[in-house]
Amino acid sequence: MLAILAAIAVLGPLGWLWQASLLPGTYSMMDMGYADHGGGPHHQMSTPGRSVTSLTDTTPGAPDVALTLVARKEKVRLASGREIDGYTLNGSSPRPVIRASQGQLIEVRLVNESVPGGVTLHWHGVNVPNAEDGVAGATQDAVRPGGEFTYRFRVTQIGTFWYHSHQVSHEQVQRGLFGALVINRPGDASLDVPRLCTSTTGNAPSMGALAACRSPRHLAARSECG
Ligand SMILES: [Cu+2]
Repeated sequence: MLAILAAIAVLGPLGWLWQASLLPGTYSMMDMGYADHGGGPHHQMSTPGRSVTSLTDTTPGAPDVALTLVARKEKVRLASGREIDGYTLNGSSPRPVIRASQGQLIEVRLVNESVPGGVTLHWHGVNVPNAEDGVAGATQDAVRPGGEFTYRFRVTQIGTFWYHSHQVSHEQVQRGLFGALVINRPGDASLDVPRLCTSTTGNAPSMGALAACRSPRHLAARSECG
């Protein structure tokens, strides 16, 4: 009897906690209803809210690196020779590498020619003004077919980065909408990345894990290099 009571004493609260932790059958985004300040002190905002679209790079002057990327829905030929229904930027996937030096101003005009679900470009790991971050639904609306959006930001870091669509990413990235961005230290050629490879897994271009590859053996092991 004691053992049963002990078991109830232990399992009862656990069962209640489990039940209480379950998601309800339905819930509404509208029920949130309050500002979550994250537990810190509440400061009265002294200035009115600012739209994320106004958080841009205001540096004047002509860009050091300027290009247009045209996104299309079309066949993509894999290294195996097989063609898949995919997406391209300027007719290729991955798109050829964008190179810049630290401190330079980059301007990329993204044109959506025929990607039905809309498209954006997110600069993965690159510190950019919020309005240039390319997160559909958060920092900008997706660029619809026939539309365009210009990203403009000054690169402050050094390294090998990649960029990719941030709209329906699970499908658009896997099927080709990505490329690499290499930012070098000005005047230091020893840090240059001579070639970049894209790892491909499964039946389609994968999440685009990019790696600098310097040896012929490494090059041979990967499927897409450029
Ligand atoms: Cu990313």
